[in-house]
Amino acid sequence: MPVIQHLDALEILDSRGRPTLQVTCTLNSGAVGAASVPSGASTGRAEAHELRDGDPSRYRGLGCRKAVANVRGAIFEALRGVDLPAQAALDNALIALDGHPNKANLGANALLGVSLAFARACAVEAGQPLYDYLAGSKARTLPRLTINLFSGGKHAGGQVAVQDVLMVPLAATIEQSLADAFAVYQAAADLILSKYGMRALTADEGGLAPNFPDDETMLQDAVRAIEAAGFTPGQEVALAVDVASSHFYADGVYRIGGQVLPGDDMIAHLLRWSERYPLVSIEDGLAEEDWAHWSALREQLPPTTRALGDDLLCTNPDRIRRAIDRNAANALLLKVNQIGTLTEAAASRALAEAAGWQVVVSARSGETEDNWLADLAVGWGGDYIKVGSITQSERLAKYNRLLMIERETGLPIKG
Ligand code: 2PG
Ligand code: MG
Repeated sequence: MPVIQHLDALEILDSRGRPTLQVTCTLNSGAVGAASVPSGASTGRAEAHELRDGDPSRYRGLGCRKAVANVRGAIFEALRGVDLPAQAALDNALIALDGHPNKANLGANALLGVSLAFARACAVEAGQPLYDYLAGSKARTLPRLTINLFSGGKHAGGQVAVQDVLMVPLAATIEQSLADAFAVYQAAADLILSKYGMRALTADEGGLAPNFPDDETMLQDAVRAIEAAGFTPGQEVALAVDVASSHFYADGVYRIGGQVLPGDDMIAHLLRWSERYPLVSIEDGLAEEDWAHWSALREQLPPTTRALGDDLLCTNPDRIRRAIDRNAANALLLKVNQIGTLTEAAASRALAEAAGWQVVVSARSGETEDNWLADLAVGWGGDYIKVGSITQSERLAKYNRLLMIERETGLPIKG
């Protein structure tokens, strides 16, 4: 039975150069696992608390020394030598130790680092790849890729309201999906150079971020790039969009592209997009507290376009239950650091699956070179994985891990 012999933590830097944590867990058997914690920029209000030092003279208050000290101190002292028969035993002990509904005492970042490092160590102890350990048996499928192509919103300085336009290669393998994504990305970079007369700046997740005149142009340019790469939109490469609309919603209206839209008009706007573009999902098409309009959108979207909840749900079982009851969404964006432990995230996933929803396992805009997300998406049978662009090593660590898992297992892409 796994027993923690040692826990250590180190403040490291993420892909934005901001501090985060890497936690190392050593079990009595000698098995060791380490894992790093990601961090969002366009966060939902219901997310678990990310503990930052708040000292403005160091990393503008973003330091993680307190979270590091909590792992090395309070958490290690409480867990050392305790029998932990399963991941849930560890995670429930962490939740109890923190004692705050939002994990504001020890910090969700500290808890998640321990939760993930323990899982890695247990997989080592069991002699299993992490994806099989997380599956609880044998992983059965690989997730389909959704890859950031164009960025706006909080990931790109807000030149347009919409946060992400993603390409969704429909190829049969991860290997071919990445090759197709490369072709579209390069075609998009060429298009932007000729159309906007500039080398596009890249955003937080490596997406191209030129000065689009308006949001819909992002989608039009994405379709043009797919065609320029020699593919048929919707046949070989589809699209997805993360509208992240909580971030331009206030006083009951959406301010997008110079327009001020009440909820019903915002829905009409999104429905037009779902008719014109091959969208497999619309993420956060509406704001996180605009529940009534979410239900109306979900009802009116065609079955081929999922209403995907990120800020709406925050990987939180209570919010997911509410969304199921109100028929407000039919896909979950799953980010484990929104809730803080693997066990709670697993409960969120189970709820979503039982309701017939799809699950999109997602990275954060602030990532590290750790690749556990790929194993998680495979182990938990995610329908899709959302990692960001196919540039920047913190993103490629996950794609490259998927390539390795594909070769190791020969598993098919789900669906
Ligand atoms: C999102 C994520 C990833 P962030 O909104 O879906 O793209 O962004 O990590 O900034 O919340
Ligand atoms: Mg999102």
